[in-house]
Amino acid sequence: MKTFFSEDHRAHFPQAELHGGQFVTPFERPSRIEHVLTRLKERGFAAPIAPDPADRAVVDALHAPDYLDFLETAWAEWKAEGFEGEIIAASFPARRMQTARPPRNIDGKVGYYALAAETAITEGTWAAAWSSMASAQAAQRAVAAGDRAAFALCRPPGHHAASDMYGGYCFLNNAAAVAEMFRRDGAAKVAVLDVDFHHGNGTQDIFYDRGDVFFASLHGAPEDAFPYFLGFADETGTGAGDGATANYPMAPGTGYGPWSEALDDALSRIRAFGAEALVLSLGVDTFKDDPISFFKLDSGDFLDMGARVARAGLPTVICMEGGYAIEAVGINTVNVLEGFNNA
Ligand code: OKP
Ligand code: ZN
Repeated sequence: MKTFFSEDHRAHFPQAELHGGQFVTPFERPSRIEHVLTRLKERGFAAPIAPDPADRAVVDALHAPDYLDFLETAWAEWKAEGFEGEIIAASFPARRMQTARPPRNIDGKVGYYALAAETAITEGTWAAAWSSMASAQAAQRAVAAGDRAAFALCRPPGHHAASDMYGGYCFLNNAAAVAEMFRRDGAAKVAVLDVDFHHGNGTQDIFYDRGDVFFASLHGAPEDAFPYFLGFADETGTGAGDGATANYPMAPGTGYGPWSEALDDALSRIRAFGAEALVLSLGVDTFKDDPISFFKLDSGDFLDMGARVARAGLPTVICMEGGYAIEAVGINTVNVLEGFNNA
């Protein structure tokens, strides 16, 4: 399995994340990726391939033009306003306020486009998000050209990014772009399976009314876990997408037994849907020692996870999402790839 990866992810490394009322070093940090690269090498995977630039047309198909403009220009506008720090959202359109009128003021715009305040934007954020998107697209092209599977070592992650919202460490929705590319290449139906601990609200939102892309997510129940406001079991799609969304919210302490039953159910739904290609949003923050999550998977469980996903028998692009137990991120991520390869 080829890995696609861009060093440009380093351009995004905010100093601060708002966490528990304090500014801490972001959980989503560049060193996460070092551990994956080291483990890939140790386990005999081929050297990562630097991606060609991303196709803007695919991104334009998923994200709103005003949102993309915002991401590209936010840093310059923030500086022009005289702000000294990193960009952090502080004012949000809440209940019964105007949610369809982006402010002119940059502080207002930031709150308008943010879904949460933990994620800072810095000078290099756009470049890094664009490079992450490039890795995802390059992995799709490898699979479209005949590879059974490919791994996009994306950073920053993407599954919380909706058409016009950033947050949860995500800016551009890499997995959604891969699904869209499979459709453009002629697959009538595609599935995105999101096994990150957190609900993939962005991906769900992008495809919620579409009948051509099935979205399934296994995650911490919204009552207990970020992003809190989406990912309930009764969200099943709308319009042409009615029945093409499947959510598996699970309680604190969930281990691999019940988790893997949900996985099998999601995979059987994907089979029944008739998907011709699969995008795996792979977060390894389901690990028992993850610092911001509450599932109880062991490292060995990730091998079995990869094998079960492989047995779906579909051309598969694996996109890196979360995972914050820094030392274990490499082992757990590469275990999924090895489980997949050896199935
Ligand atoms: C991104 B991905 C700690 C809680 C932070 C945001 C979590 C984003 C997770 N301050 N909440 O899905 O792994
Ligand atoms: Zn996550």
